[in-house]
Amino acid sequence: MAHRRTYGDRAKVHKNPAARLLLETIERKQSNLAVSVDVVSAKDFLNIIDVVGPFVCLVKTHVDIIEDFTPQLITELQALSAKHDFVIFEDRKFADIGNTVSLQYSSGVHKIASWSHITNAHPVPGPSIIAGLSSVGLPLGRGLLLLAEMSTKGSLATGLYTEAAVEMARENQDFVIGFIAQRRMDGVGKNSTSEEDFLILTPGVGLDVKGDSMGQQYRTPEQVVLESGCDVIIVGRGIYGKDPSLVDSIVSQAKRYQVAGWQAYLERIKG
Ligand code: BMP
Repeated sequence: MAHRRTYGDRAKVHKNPAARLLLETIERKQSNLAVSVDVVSAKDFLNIIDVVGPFVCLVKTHVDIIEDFTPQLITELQALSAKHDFVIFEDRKFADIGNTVSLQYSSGVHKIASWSHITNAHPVPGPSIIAGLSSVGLPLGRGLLLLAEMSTKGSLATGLYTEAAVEMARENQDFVIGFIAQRRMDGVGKNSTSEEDFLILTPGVGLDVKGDSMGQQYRTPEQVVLESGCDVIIVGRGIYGKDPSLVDSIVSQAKRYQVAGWQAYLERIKG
């Protein structure tokens, strides 16, 4: 079972380069914390990333919310990724036919495939969405996460939908490296094997509040990593709150989540 093994051991055998990079980065930095930088100005975006960079394995972006986006922002993001040693995940949530997603992934203003190590997709269109995205991402060494579950109240991604998402991933393990989900997917669906190693990246993580006014639901790093066996905790507002200029508070929250996530992992691999 992958969740009993160390991140470093899993990195040594994973076949996808983006998954290997993420697992190696987690091990090297002793951090399974990802920060989701959901702000609308380029200045705040880069400031937050520079401040949290030392404490995270991965930065998750929504570049389409940035009002003053220019290609230069990507150059600066890549420089910060090199400076602080973190993986980049554009949370694009593709959800269209193969041909359309291949264009959305490669082209347009954002050219996501050219800079984002990892991206994600809703499984709702069926396996053709993986075919479309992998035609662009696989030659570049990228990895894809499927949204098998969501953190929101009333999510429809449950039961047979989740199982079908996992089976779709099993058929495409060269490119699909794991899931956005709330728990491990080992044993879900009919064709589970002991060799598979899907990374589970989990949003909806917070230490101080249980949710927001728009359906978000939070669980603690201990619940997510230790009890549910997930690999990476994704934290947004819990780290930078409402004021991206409060550097001291961002640093202390990032450290707090990094420690909580890592402790939960150490407990988990103890068995
Ligand atoms: P926050 O920690 O501030 O609630 O942010 C959570 C982030 O994770 C958001 O960027 C959101 O788009 C994303 N997310 C989520 O909250 N739940 C999901 O099921 C999937 C997501 O990508």
